[in-house]
Order: sequence, then structure tokens, then C-alpha cells
Amino acid sequence: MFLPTIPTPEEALDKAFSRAKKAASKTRTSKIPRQMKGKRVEEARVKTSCQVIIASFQSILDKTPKVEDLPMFYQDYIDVVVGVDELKKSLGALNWAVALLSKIENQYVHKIRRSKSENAASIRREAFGRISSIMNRIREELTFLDYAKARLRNMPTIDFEATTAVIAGFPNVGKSTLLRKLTTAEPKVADYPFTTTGIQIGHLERRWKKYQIIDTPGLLDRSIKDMNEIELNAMVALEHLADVILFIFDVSETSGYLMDSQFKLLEEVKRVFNTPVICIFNKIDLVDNLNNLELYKSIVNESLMVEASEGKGISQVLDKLEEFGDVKQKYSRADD
Ligand SMILES: Nc1nc2c(ncn2[C@@H]2O[C@H](COP(=O)(O)OP(=O)(O)OP(=O)(O)O)[C@@H](O)[C@H]2O)c(=O)[nH]1
Ligand SMILES: [Mg+2]
Repeated sequence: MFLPTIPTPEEALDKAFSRAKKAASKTRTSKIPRQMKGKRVEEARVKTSCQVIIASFQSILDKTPKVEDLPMFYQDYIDVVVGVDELKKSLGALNWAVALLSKIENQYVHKIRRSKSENAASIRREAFGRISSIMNRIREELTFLDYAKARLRNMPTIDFEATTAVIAGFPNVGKSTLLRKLTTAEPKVADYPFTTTGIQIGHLERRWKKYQIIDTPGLLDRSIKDMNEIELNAMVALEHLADVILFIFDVSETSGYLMDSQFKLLEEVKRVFNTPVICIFNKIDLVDNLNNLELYKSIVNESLMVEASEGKGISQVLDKLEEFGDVKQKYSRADD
């Protein structure tokens, strides 16, 4: 998500007051009676400084997309990464400041007009004092918006049309290897602050249909009971996205996880995600006892045998994905 540049209170005030000074000097050179000039100058300074800040905040508000208009995944993503309530509260503070500044502008312009020339400067100073104190009141919110801008700068680019598979499975079972083999190009690895290590999205096209495969290191590779609230929310966000989950087993157990615990993790993932799961038995080249493979296969409904490192079994995975792609297309047409 793109958020515009957020000023600090000092930056906002500097800009406002220096523009006000310029506006005042223009007034000074204009052809109006000398005794009027003092008041006109102070009026211009108050007006300009309020308007400069109002315009700057209004532009931030206009350029910031409304969270509730975004696809569900992005809403959840923003919530996980910075917090939706906090973001709304901070934008609300800008709105508050805009309203108050325009009130102050009117109020003090009137005051100056009605004042004696010799009092105009002190009324203007009072107005500047109030403007400064408004900026100070929203210091925290401005700091937060600047932080949110940085954290949301590279939000993952999700293709909502594409059939989306999310990869799950313990560490070292071959998730990244599979992602690379499924998607011909190097997956775009970006430092999205969604998981501790970022998420990876690989794209592929097959028979004119688009697919995206998402790996989420550090998220779906351990027991759900170990997760904190942020991680649980990240999982919810992924559920909005996933048409199918590719659950990767390391049947060789060389990654250090026994098949028993891998099946347990599968059960947890199935429980949490309301999404079809395809089981992929990987590293079959390292298995001596083929009876074991038959046993594993009998435990789950749908499974595929793969040697990801050599690209063996990959085309079957793609065929399976295509079946889900067809289902998705059928449903999305029905939605129209
Ligand atoms: N023998 C064999 N090794 C494999 C196979 N697939 C992956 N590997 C190896 O297993 C190791 C782990 O693979 P990764 O793809 O990094 O596993 P990962 O699940 O992404 O690991 P994390 O990102 O740490 O969770 C690597 O050394 C791979 O080369 C396979 O089918 N057979
Ligand atoms: Mg990996």
C-alpha cells in the first residue's frame, strides 16, 4: 500500500510558517493604505499557515486508500503488520486537526479584522501558538503514520484472479525447492513483514490460466499452539487467499521430523484452514522401504509422490493444481 509522505510536527509547522512569511511579504508590497497593511499582513500569515497544513493533511487523507475498500487479504495484512484500528485512529487525528485548523483560521482572521492595528501581531502570535499545540497533540499519530508508511511500503502484490496455493510443512522438508520447481522463474522473494522471514510468491501460467504459489517461512511450519496472536492473524489472512494448501511431507524424515508429527501438523492445518489440502510426499528418493510409502498414502485422501530436488512428480502437482483452477473458475463464473 502506498502512503504519502508524513511530516513531523516540526516539518509541518516550518513549512506553514515560512509560507506564511512569503504570503505576508507579498501583502506588504501591495498597494493598500499603510495603516491597513499591518492587519492584512497578520491576516495573511494566519490564513496561509492554516491552509498549508490543511492542504497537506487533506492530501494525505485523499491519497490513503480506505482499508475497508481493500480486498480482505490486504485488510488482514494491514491489521497484522501495523494494526487497522491504530491506522484508522491516526487518520482520524488528521481529520480532527483539519477541522480544528479551519476553525482557528476563521476565528483569528475575524479577530484580526476587528482588532486595532497595534494588536494584530499579538493575535497572530496567539493563533500560531494554537496551531503549534494542535501539531503537538497529534505528534504520536504522525509518528505512527510514518511507521505504517514504511511497514506497508512493499505489501505483497497478490493476483486475486489466479488460483492460489499456499505451502505448509515443517522446516527443511523441501517447500522452497518445490516452489522453485513449480514456478519456472525465480520466485519473487520480498521482505514482506508478514512473517519473520518474509513471504515468497511464485507465479506460473498453464493453459492460459494463472497460478500463484505462496511460501510463508516461519509460519505454517510449526505447531499452531506455539503461535502468538499476530501469527494466528497472519494465518487467517492466508486462509482468505488459499484455494488449496500444498502440505509437504519429508517421507525420509531426514529433516528431523518424524512422520508421526508431520501428520499431526497436517491435522492442525486442516483444522484451522477451511481449504482443500493436497498432500505431497517429498524426498521419496531417500526411502528404502516402499511399504512405508503405501502406508502413508492410505492415511490421506489425496497425495502425490515427489522428488522436488530433481523435479520428479512436479507435472502431477501441476495437473492437480489445474483441477483446483478449474473449480475456482467455475465458481467465480457462477458469482458473476
Ligand atoms: N534427497 C532429496 N532432497 C531434497 C528433496 N527436496 C528438497 N531436498 C533438500 O532438502 C533440503 C531442504 O529443502 P528446502 O527446499 O530448503 O526446504 P524448506 O522446507 O523450504 O525449508 P525451510 O525454508 O527451512 O523451512 C535442501 O537441502 C534440499 O536440497 C528431495 O526430493 N530429495
Ligand atoms: Mg524454505
